[in-house]
Amino acid sequence: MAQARAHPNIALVKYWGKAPGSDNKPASPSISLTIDELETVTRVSAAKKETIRLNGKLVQDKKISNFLRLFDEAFGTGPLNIESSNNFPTGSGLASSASGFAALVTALNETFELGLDLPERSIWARRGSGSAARSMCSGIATLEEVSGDWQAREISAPSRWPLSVVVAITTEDRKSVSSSVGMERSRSTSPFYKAWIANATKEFDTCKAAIKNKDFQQLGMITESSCLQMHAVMMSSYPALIYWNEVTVNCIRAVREMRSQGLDVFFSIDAGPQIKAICLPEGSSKVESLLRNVKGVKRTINCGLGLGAHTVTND
Ligand code: 2P0
Repeated sequence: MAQARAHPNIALVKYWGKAPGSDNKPASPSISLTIDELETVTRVSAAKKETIRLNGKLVQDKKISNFLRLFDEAFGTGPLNIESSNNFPTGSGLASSASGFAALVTALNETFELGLDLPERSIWARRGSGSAARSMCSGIATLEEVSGDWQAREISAPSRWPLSVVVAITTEDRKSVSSSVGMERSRSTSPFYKAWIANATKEFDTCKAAIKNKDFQQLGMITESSCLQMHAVMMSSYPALIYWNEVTVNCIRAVREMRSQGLDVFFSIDAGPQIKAICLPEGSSKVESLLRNVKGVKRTINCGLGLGAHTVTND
């Protein structure tokens, strides 16, 4: 039996679209921040029959079961008992599948003493959920093609360039269209999809340069652009994928207003209605108090950069 902890990550250059074929490879590279405060803790143990508990409830989860079947085929791990808990809303655009699969792979590696290294663990996490590969890494990570496979790499440790992410929760409801279904819908129906994938690859290089130079303004420009392009692709899919609500729009306006008042801050939004405001640590309390006062915001969480998935001692 083993237990592991992983944090969600927020993409700066987004992943929204898969390469043709199986194995869950992305169609374009991405970059993200692993955040602290939000976390998934997952325990794995051998069992007579597979059981999956999410936040204390017994569930049937096809995505997890399919992944466990693949893992069993590769390593002969047999039926397992999985218990996973999140300290934040599940399935509502806060990357719970990223932290979930990162924690699961880390706990599996430990339980069966497989000795998988970080690139291998990230490839396995990606097979579960594309974004999960990046939650294997601390600080800032890429998901890119390396030696013929898609794996995550840490490109900036939390201490090298500390950044803050203020999460504004606008609703705790689950999203109605999963990311996998949404990506396929965008690929097959959005007239902007091809341009989006081509441009993501260019923005990936520009974003990496901004991180190398610790250029906050450039990072902000690329991040908001990647986020809005992705949502334009989502909205131009058929049926349209509109993950925002009215509070999301209020928060976008608030962040732009903060910027016009001289605060260094930019926003990002994933496949859900929550806002993530990325800022420098010295400005994060101010950003948090301003976002908390935006009409409709339920609560805020002030995060720093977090550690990659790691094992934890059993209680
Ligand atoms: C990202 N998202 O780069 C983008 C931005 C959501 C919006 O990766 O199908 O749950 O399991 O590979 O990783 C969410 O998609 O999708 C995601 P699958 P995943 O963070």
